[in-house]
Amino acid sequence: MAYDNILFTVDGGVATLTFNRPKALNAMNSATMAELSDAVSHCRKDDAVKVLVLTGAGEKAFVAGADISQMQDLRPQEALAFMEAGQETLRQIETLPKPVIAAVNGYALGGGAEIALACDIRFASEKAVFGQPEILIGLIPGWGGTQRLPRIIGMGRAKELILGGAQIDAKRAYEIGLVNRILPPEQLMEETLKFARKLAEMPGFALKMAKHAVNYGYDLALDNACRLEVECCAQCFSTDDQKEGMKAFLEKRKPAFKGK
Ligand code: DAK
Repeated sequence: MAYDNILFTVDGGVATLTFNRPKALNAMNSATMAELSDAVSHCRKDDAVKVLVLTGAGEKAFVAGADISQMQDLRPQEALAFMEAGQETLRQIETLPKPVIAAVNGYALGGGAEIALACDIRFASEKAVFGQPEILIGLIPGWGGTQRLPRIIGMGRAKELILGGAQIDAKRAYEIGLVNRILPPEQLMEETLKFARKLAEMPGFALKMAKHAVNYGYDLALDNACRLEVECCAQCFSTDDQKEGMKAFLEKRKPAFKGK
């Protein structure tokens, strides 16, 4: 699929997907959502992709939300289709068996914040702004915000943002655990890619199992969740990388993982 609304590159195991409609602050219309979905599917299938990084083009925005101009006249049935496409795509990101990092370079509002929430890790520029302002235009979050935000920052803080519609800066986002790191704008991509490359060198199957255990264990009762963890951990013993990792440790050398 040729892309008109995103840029997509793969380099050294790291795929970088840049939302690229800077004049509309990278607002998500259905064409962009379809391209995002296609690129994430590609990342799932392509063994050369070990880690995915999402960011926004331009200086101002990661993604300033779902495209309001496209949404304003939707009938309920069309709104449902738009919402389902978004939900499915964000679930694709969340369940991608590879780490996904959001490099939030500016506004991450509404659907933009929800895309960041579906990622495993969020790095933010000092200029980043987060919020769920849907209430201010007569909506509620439709791409998982009401569910993922409380899981990440807690129920009370999530309700404050979702019901109040306020925007918060990167410092506040860091304080409440919404972002993992804050970086000067000019260092955001460099530091994100440095971290992504580090992950790309990790044993891929173990990364996949770690993400799986955290994601799928989270909503289980502790007994069942720990059982899931044990099974995921035991499966790592079927890989060459586990053998190599332990052998290298005992031989006091750096492991050479092959992703097998
Ligand atoms: N949609 C469409 N265009 C947008 C946009 C958006 N979300 N955000 C910005 N733009 C466009 C502006 O219209 C403007 O276009 P032109 O007038 O130049 O043609 C251009 O980007 C620059 O924006 P501003 O001139 O407004 O720039 P400022 O620096 O003054 O302000 C801002 C930046 C981010 C504070 C402001 O643009 C803003 O408030 N934007 C809207 C933010 C927002 O409310 N985002 C949440 C959208 S609602 C569902 C599916 C999904 C969702 C819900 C339900 N189902 C179908 C049920 C999700 C909803 C949302 O995400």
